[in-house]
Amino acid sequence: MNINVIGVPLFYGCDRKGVDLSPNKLRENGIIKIIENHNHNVYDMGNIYVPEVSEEDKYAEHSKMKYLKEIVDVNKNLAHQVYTSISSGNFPLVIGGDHALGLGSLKGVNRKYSKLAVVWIDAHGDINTHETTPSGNIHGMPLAAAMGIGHENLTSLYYHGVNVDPENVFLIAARDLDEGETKIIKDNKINLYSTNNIKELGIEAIMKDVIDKLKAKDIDAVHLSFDIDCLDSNLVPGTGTPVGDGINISEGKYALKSLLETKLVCSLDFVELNTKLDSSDKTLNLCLDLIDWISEHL
Ligand code: EXY
Ligand code: MN
Ligand code: MN
Ligand code: MN
Repeated sequence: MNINVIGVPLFYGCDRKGVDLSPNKLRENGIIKIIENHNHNVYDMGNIYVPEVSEEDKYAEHSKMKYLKEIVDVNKNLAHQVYTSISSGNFPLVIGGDHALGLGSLKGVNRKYSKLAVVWIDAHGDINTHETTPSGNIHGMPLAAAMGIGHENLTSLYYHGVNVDPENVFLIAARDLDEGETKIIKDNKINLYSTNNIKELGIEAIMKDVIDKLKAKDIDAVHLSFDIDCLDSNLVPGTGTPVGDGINISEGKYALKSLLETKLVCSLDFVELNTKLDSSDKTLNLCLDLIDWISEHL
């Protein structure tokens, strides 16, 4: 497969330095070769330009959403990179950086595929709006915006066609949801599979349910967004918003493999590695292994 690696060295969505270094850190540790070893042609498209910011920029555009202008600019460019990558028959592998990049990925894919399903593997919902966010961090908002829910500057970014249908959104491994997110999930009938559900029923049964539902839908493609904090906090000390009681590595790998084997997945985000938080490189090495696993099953 032709894979376009797109780096997004962004930390403004989580307001915590270090996650922005990961695209280059993963390159320095051989991810291009790792992907090529699975008979893929890899085109490294470099990093999306991220403008410098100062403290004064934090709330310049909006009183609650941090670095709104810069995040919108980065995601507009990312959306176009993702759109052109898919339009030329390639598979965009978007490497973060924080999960605010999910907005650009989703908008870029959605411009190509109007009937799009989204599988969001994450400890969090990332489905807040500027009115429900407890932090003002935009990495907690991309999924709401992709469904047309929330602030105009995010919902109207790049693509103005049919938004993602909430009933085509699947949240997997969620276990840290804010009150506002729980209401949005319930009101919009979003498919939620918490870690409790996974522990109760087993990852195999959960993924069977997700994939049966995806196959039964009238969709063109699936965007898969993988946040490493879906894994238990003990496994990923190198991430900015770790949460206990997470899924283990084999459950995470099973979820990735079963989704990729459907051949419905057209694009993938890999986000929230922050090596500054883990001097042991344990999280970095786990991410290299996960990217190898993803490449094996693409
Ligand atoms: N829900 C919390 C907030 O909106 O601030 C925490 C969000 C964490 C988001 C990380 C990327 O998954
Ligand atoms: Mn292979
Ligand atoms: Mn996330
Ligand atoms: Mn998360």
